[in-house]
Amino acid sequence: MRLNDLSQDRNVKVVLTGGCHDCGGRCPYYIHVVNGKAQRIEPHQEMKACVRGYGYIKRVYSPDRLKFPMKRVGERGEGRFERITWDEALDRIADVLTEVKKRYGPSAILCQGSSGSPGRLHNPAPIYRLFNMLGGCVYRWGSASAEAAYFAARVTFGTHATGHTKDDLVNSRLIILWGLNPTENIWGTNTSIHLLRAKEKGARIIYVDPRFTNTAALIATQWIPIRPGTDTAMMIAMAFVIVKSNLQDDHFLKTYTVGFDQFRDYLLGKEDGIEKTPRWAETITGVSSNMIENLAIEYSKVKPAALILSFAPGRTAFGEQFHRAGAALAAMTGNIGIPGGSPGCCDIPPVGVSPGPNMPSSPSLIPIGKNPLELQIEERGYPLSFEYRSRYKVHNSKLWDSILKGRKGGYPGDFRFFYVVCANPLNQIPNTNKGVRALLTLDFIVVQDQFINATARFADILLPATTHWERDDYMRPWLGGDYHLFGNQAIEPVGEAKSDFEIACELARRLGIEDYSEKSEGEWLKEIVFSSGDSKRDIGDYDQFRSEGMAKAKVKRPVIAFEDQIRDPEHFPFPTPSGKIEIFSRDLADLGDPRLPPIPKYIEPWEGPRDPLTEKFPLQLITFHFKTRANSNFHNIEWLRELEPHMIWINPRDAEPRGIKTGQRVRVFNDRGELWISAKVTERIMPGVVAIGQGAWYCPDEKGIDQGGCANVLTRDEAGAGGSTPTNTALVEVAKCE
Ligand SMILES: Nc1nc2c(c(=O)[nH]1)N[C@H]1C(S)=C(S)[C@@H](COP(=O)(O)OP(=O)(O)OC[C@H]3O[C@@H](n4cnc5c(=O)[nH]c(N)nc54)[C@H](O)[C@@H]3O)O[C@H]1N2
Ligand SMILES: Nc1nc2c(c(=O)[nH]1)N[C@H]1C(S)=C(S)[C@@H](COP(=O)(O)OP(=O)(O)OC[C@H]3O[C@@H](n4cnc5c(=O)[nH]c(N)nc54)[C@H](O)[C@@H]3O)O[C@H]1N2
Ligand code: SF4
Ligand SMILES: [Mo]
Repeated sequence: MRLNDLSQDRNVKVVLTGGCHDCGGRCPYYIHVVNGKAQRIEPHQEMKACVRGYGYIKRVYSPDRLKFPMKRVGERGEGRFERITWDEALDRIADVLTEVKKRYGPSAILCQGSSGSPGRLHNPAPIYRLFNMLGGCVYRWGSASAEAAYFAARVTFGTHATGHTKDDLVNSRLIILWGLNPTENIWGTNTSIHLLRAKEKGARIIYVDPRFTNTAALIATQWIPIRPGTDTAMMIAMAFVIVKSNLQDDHFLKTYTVGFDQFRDYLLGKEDGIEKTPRWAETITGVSSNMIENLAIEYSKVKPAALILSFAPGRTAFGEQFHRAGAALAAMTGNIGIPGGSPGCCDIPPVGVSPGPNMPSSPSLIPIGKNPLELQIEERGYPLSFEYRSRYKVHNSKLWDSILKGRKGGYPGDFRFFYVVCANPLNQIPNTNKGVRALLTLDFIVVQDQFINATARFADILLPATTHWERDDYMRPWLGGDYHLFGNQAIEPVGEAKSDFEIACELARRLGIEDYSEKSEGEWLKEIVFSSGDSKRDIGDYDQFRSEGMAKAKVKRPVIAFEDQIRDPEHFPFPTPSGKIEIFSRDLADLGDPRLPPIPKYIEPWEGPRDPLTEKFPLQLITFHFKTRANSNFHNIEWLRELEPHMIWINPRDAEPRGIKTGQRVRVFNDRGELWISAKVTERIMPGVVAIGQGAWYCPDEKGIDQGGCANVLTRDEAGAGGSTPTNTALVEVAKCE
């Protein structure tokens, strides 16, 4: 039933769909279409769309939509293009690809697909399938979002699915949101509503973040500002307090975990002579020792308590330790596997989760097959991911370095050809200026997108892709959730845009891959819809699902990670080598990498608050996800820009000595680059820290200074040992523009 049924007018077609990107939600809404044109969006009665959702109409009909295939006419990167036909574009790509493969082999081809579209059919997978059938290519590895969390979850629990569905929040008496800001940065549709319900029921909500966000203001009972990248030190000190006060749950630790003794020795300083006291942590984190002590005691006494970690503090140097330490705390307090608790590691519930290894019930994508280049990989053991072991993948942070250095730098190929689909790497991967240098060295670049994004400006050929409203697709909620969404096509493709599947099919035909697809687009979609256990349970009739657009999961109560393991450990061991929660990991001990110790440890970060580089660049930069953008999507929508201007947050204590006032243009710089942006002088950010929302479009002037405010001009292209992309660790200086 719809809230506001205005569809009595027979000229209005009402379609249930969604404008989902990697935006944190998968929100259904109704579109009213008149004479083939979408006119307005009507909210769904239950699932609340965000501001970007309502701006989607402006995105679909944006004057800067890439509507036709184009070829470069100016110099590389100048951004001058000319319209060409689909035939011309696809023939050209096929010719160049064939030539590159013949002369240099498949390892000269680099393909960057990313999370631009969360649709299960239309996403980078059809292009991956194409390249794999063609003889392979080099891909990237390492989730830009959450590799640290995934790594810690695999090591500690043997799976990524270590969260609860959000309807369980009402069962918590204490909720600690560690860097989780769902009122702006959507973290599953309706998470904020569940938090409000929990608060109404009396839960205390603690919020740990260097910024006083809208979540801190609207939902939290207490805000704890902390220096970025030092969270692990605070958690370790909390664990110390719990041990010193003998408040740990010994029964839980003994029954379900291994390695607590080694961890306790580290806390007490038996290993390195340093007691991890709240005072020790205070000097590192900037959080007062009293606050640390109080929170530790509260967390160990008030049960059930949900310690919920976002990904952001894991996107720091040694961020893997943050998620490992969170899991250790949850185990010490026995909050795992119970209603209202949380395993404190990686907030993904074991239902309807996003794709990835060790995630139950993931619906599949179109099968991509195996990369022929990968066939000779040597097997190395758990817990390192397949990607970690791969010799034919380049880490997300190392993309530019790999293009610049090639085989001589230890990378898997000397790249000539770059195919970019559903991705905006120049903008979204660290060290944009290095990215520019890398893109200038390549022979040929194809970008398949809906807009001429920052990366696309460097392309030789641009291929226009349809948006969600212009094709059918199937979506599952972000990070688990209790429904299925059919994204119904509402309008005809804008201009000559084609779906990602269609583009791959047409390219395959030109490359002579006759057996690219044995099924039609519609047949694939139906197969994908029914590819998971969840959908077999929840979706009866396909046509009914399609016409209703949504199917609720037949799950009667909140889903709680590891409920079985805790209730019945004998029959349900944890999927780890020891069968228990691994506070100590033998595999990590065997690995012998000091950056990945076998127990969670605080490791002093590079470019942290105590790095000698602070003499030159004294401010810590964090680059948060922005309310009105989904990564770099939506940045060009005027409605949304007006709603929340793109500015650098700086504390008055840092702004005043620099003579900076709100609204003034400032230079933000380090050895990697410089951008200009307006200042927002505010006490909502702690001193010593500045923040720029990530995703603004890189827009260099003639001196190479970015006037668009793209945060990655300043971030460092370093890969975490467990695979994280540390975009929240960077030192900068800020000065007034003269
Ligand atoms: N500094 C900094 N950098 C970050 C982050 C950070 O916190 N700080 N966060 C990181 C995170 S978590 C992520 S997930 C990445 C995202 O990194 P990317 O996935 O590379 O970036 P997006 O901005 O999502 O860009 C995706 C592109 O896909 C296009 N697109 C959308 N839908 C479709 C479609 O259906 N078909 C095609 N062909 N194209 C489509 C969009 O127009 C857009 O240009 O960014 C990372 N970068
Ligand atoms: N509106 C909106 N929502 C989104 C997205 C978006 O682009 N826009 N992107 C989606 C995607 S792809 C992802 S991966 C998720 C990302 O989800 P998160 O990783 O949770 O998102 P962020 O906004 O980067 O960070 C959340 C908060 O952590 C704080 N923070 C940064 N560094 C640190 C630190 O070192 N310690 C602590 N304690 N806090 C820190 C930031 O100030 C911020 O308020 O969001 C999803 N939701
Ligand atoms: S969270 Fe995502 S799917 Fe939901 S309305 Fe916002 S942009 Fe659309
Ligand atoms: Mo992400």
